[in-house]
Amino acid sequence: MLSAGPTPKVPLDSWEFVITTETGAEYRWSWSELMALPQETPRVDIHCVTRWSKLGTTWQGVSLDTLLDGIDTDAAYVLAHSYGGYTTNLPLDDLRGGRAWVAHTFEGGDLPAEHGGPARLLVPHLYFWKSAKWVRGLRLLSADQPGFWETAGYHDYGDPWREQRYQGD
Ligand SMILES: Nc1nc2c(c(=O)[nH]1)N[C@H]1C(S)=C(S)[C@@H](COP(=O)(O)O)O[C@H]1N2
Ligand SMILES: [Mo]
Repeated sequence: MLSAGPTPKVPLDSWEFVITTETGAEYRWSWSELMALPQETPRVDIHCVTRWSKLGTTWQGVSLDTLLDGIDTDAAYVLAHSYGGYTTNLPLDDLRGGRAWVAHTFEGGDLPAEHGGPARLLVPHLYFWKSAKWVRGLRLLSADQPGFWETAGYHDYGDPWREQRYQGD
């Protein structure tokens, strides 16, 4: 499974990333605001649920630790949502601790649109369907809410080391 729909075209001058807390507070970044934040260059292995892995991929982006810094929340869950309508859920803690990024560069070049450009979520310690392409924002939630594939029977958490592909794995 690569893309559940057509590739959305998102011009950089109207692109934005929004974190909405469980109380409805909104934190927004334009493209230039995102690029002005501290950038990191993670080198990570990625694992697709259909059994391929790519080892040693290099990305550039902004850590979710940076984006969540200073956001007042008691939420335990996140529903990531994308331009085009895709959604996927994660525990908020999995976006912390230097393990998740909003990535805009892959192997030294702009992230191609078919791979989620201008920017995608990168959460390499979970199966790659959790790494929402064309990411547009995060909704911080008190209660877990399944996303697109999770509603279709994929595992709620998706740990590749425990091969959590489908519900019940
Ligand atoms: N917005 C969006 N993000 C998505 C998907 C999708 O269909 N839409 N598919 C997921 C799945 S199942 C996989 S395996 C990866 C594929 O990423 P790639 O196209 O860069 O290989 O994106 C994930 N993120
Ligand atoms: Mo996938």
